[in-house]
Amino acid sequence: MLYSRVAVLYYSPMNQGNDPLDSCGTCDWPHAPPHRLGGAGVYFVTARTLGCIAYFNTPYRLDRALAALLGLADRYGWRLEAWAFLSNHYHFIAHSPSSESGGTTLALFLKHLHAELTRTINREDGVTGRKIWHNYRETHLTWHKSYLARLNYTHHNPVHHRLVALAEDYPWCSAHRFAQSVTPAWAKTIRSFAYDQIAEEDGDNL
Ligand code: NI
Repeated sequence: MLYSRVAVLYYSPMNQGNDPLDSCGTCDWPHAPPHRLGGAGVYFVTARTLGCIAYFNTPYRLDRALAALLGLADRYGWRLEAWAFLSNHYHFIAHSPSSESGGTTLALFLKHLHAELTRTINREDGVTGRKIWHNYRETHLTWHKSYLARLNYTHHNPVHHRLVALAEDYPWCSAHRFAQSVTPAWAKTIRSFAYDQIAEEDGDNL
């Protein structure tokens, strides 16, 4: 299966050193302190189904899809920070393996994930050889404002798609875990990051 990929850097030298969050080292979220982002190999990924068909349209399918994402991320050494799995696409933020070429394993990781999910869905639907994934898009995050905006975007995605009123109520998103891991003040700070442009560039507008 072929995947088209677009790498986008959101690094802005004009903003370097002028970020009001540079001093926000008190975040109590142990998985991704923003000040550790430099060189950490953090990626934001969006993948969509072919034709935006809602193959993952039941809780059972979403349960297994998320389990596959989490399990294969672990197997390939990718540490997931945030995720939202929906009926026809998903988003996640993850740290690559720490080795110099760690980011290159993303293609293998996603190829494995998509192949596994394709097999499962096609078997259940009684079809063979059907391609269900259109593409994926990866963004290497080298500036923590980009990271924080995408963190808000990912966690708010079930609300953005009007599936729930409160993101924490959507079971296939890490918003609930995140809300339990950070202080209310930090959660409020994250929510203040606009993501309209990200959604538009990501093809996520309704
Ligand atoms: Ni989305």
